[in-house]
Amino acid sequence: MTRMLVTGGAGFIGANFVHRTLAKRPEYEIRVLDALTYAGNLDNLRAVAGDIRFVHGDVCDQRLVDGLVAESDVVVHFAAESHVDNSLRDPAPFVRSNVQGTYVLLEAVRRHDRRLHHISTDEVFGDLGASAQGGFTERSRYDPSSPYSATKASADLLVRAWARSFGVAATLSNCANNYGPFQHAEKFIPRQVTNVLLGDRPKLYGSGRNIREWTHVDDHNDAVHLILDRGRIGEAYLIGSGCEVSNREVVESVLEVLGRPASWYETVPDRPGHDLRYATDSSKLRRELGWRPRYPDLRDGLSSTVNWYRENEWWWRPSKKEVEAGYRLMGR
Ligand code: NAD
Ligand code: TDX
Repeated sequence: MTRMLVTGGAGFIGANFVHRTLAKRPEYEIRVLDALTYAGNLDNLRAVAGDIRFVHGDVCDQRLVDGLVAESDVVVHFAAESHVDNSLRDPAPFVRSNVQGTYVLLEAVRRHDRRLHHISTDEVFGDLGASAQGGFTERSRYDPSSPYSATKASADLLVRAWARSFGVAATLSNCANNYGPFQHAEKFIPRQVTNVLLGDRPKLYGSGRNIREWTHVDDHNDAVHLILDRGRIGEAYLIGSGCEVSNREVVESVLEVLGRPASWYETVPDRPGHDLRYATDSSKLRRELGWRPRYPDLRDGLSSTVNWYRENEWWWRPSKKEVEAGYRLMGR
């Protein structure tokens, strides 16, 4: 029996991780700690509510975190403020949850000598030029552009330092852009899918030439399981499908899946500081741990994701109005 604490388990990737872990490892005893911010949603865990223990609380709450870590064998840390556009509007919760929250967790893990896996992003490396050869590697220089990525970079550095100086049994992973069910309507693919489902055009920032490496959430979470099982302590692993697509092409694919003309979108003012391109070199993960994406191409997972939003309007509809009101304030 392994007792696992999942922080941020009511959010997009964390909830998918809980579902996947229970399906693949029914012997695990899972506790979820989540503050249920605007991005956390208990409906994401509804199907497994009887199989987990849910704790409504903040990862910055030292006493609460200490107790939960003490009664766990392994901690997987997803909890974070995760949206770049929000961090441009108000960075404060990002510094608190992402930096302070990771610090509180690290101290608890250190006190109780527990195994930690920290979830991070390829955005900590800043952006790659459109023509740069290869992608980021585990040795690439940290060069974050947004308040979001700066706080994720800070958290990563804390994890690395706690592993090296205090011998904390931690690993970390930096994954490329995820997509799949339960992703909040504020994010790129869900925003465009739900727009089209409501009869509105997708909104493309700036030129639409920015490139992201789209990785299915199940592929991300399978990599996390491999790292938990066989990753080397103190090491970082990059995770990415290898499928680089421009934002314009993503929008065109969404329109195709939903039966609209490829040009049925509008452009809106660009995001300040908008990173041009992210791409990972995930050969370390593939070579050392044998990871292979089940969805090497965005098109492999896009239509089932679009269908999920089509079939689960009850899930995204309540947040959609507020999301779009926020974008209107930003002029996007
Ligand atoms: P999300 O915003 O959907 O979910 C985040 C969850 O964390 C929510 O349930 C929220 O309630 C919870 N949370 C936030 N602050 C908290 C706090 N102080 N205490 C407890 N819970 C708190 O985010 P996501 O897309 O699922 O991302 C999860 C993790 O993966 C983040 O660390 C993010 O940086 C990382 N990541 C995301 C992507 C992506 O494409 N979405 C890619 C790579 C890495
Ligand atoms: O309406 C939009 N139009 C648009 O063109 C939105 C919401 C986004 N975009 C662009 C901006 C990005 O180039 O699409 C791309 C993807 O945007 P987001 O979904 O906001 O993702 P990104 O900024 O790339 O960050 C994501 O991937 C890395 C996650 O939100 C992070 O949590 C993760 O770390």
